[in-house]
Amino acid sequence: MLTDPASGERIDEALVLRFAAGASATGEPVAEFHVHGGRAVVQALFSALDAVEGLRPAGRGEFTRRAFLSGRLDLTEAEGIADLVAAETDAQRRFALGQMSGSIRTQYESWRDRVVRARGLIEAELDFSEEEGIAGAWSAMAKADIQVVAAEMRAAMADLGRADRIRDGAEVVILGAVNAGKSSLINALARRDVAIVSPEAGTTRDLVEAVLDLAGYRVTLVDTAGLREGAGGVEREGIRRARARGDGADLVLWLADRGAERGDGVVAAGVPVWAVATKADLLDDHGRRKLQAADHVISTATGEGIDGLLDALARFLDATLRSAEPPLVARARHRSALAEAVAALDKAVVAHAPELAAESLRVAADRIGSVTGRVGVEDVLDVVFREFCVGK
Ligand SMILES: Nc1nc2c(ncn2[C@@H]2O[C@H](COP(=O)(O)OP(=O)(O)OP(=O)(O)O)[C@@H](O)[C@H]2O)c(=O)[nH]1
Ligand SMILES: [Mg+2]
Repeated sequence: MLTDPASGERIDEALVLRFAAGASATGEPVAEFHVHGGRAVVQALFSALDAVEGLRPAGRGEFTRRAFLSGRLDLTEAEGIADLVAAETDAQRRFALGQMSGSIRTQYESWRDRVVRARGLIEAELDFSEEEGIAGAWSAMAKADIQVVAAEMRAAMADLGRADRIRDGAEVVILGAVNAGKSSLINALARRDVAIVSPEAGTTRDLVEAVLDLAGYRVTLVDTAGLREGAGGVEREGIRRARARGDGADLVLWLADRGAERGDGVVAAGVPVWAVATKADLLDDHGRRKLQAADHVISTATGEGIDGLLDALARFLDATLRSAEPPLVARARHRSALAEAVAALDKAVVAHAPELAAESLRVAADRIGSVTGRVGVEDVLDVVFREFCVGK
């Protein structure tokens, strides 16, 4: 039974868990109150606790921050916790869990160790050449290893979009001529009325978005203004936005009313485009035979081809985003630290004097260390813990 120490009034029957120092997530002694969740109960408990001297409510992410400060986890693991709390899809959950259990930390620590070791070699050589009076050409071994580390980091950076797409979602943009059936398709895929459908050409003028969970991946579908020549004013702006969005898409669905076109040249090179023939219910056999080149033939009126399209989208996402390796660049913070570290490593490789090489390696090791929070943490702490909610 919990009672208010000041008034002696009963608050609730509760479960109270005590963690001794070292046994809690933060490493500190902790008491947890598990109460019946009613607002009045929580309110009464809070006011009783408020009256206890030295107690105050925790700030955002304060528990995780304390766990970090006591060395229980590194910054990338803390970021993994923030991601796990925010995870909505299976892919986000898997990614966050990997990060939380140290997939990123292990790699960055290994890179840092190798850079520190190379620097050690160079410094040893420096001491040695001073004693011996030989001008040191610095260790070929250290140089080779630095180049390997730099190459591994570059490869990790090339993968940088994957983490963003797992977290923020991949983008699939629906493009096509007016009345092709774009808004009908987004409604069919999202299974709700997201966009207005009408026989009027040029119905959609702005971008309309729907977020889906497809095979565990978060996907943003974007319906757009139909492309046509001679559109004026608002519609022209809508078309400009449609094309711009298509340029940045992970995939474009190019819809054509009973046609198999691919909208050649409409979106930036490199963006995959699927040709989707719409309104199949209006086709006879002869008409269907002309659509051999289409990737998908659909009808939102009968539902034909919609499940097939969803399956294909799920396979596409899986092929693009799933890999045995977890992404190593999970955030902009990691990206910029890696870029600086690679630049410093490159500088070390071409340095003529061993002293200069050693200094560049020190910079590189610091930048790598900043990702896990080994080095220069003060300035990044607020950035990392700002995204937490209270109670974590
Ligand atoms: N028979 C049939 N009609 C369809 C199908 N899909 C869409 N339509 C009709 O085609 C017309 C245009 O559909 P929308 O989905 O508004 O087309 P849109 O591409 O979004 O058009 P804009 O926004 O004007 O560019 C509407 O009258 C729809 O009812 C279909 O699969 N079969
Ligand atoms: Mg439309």
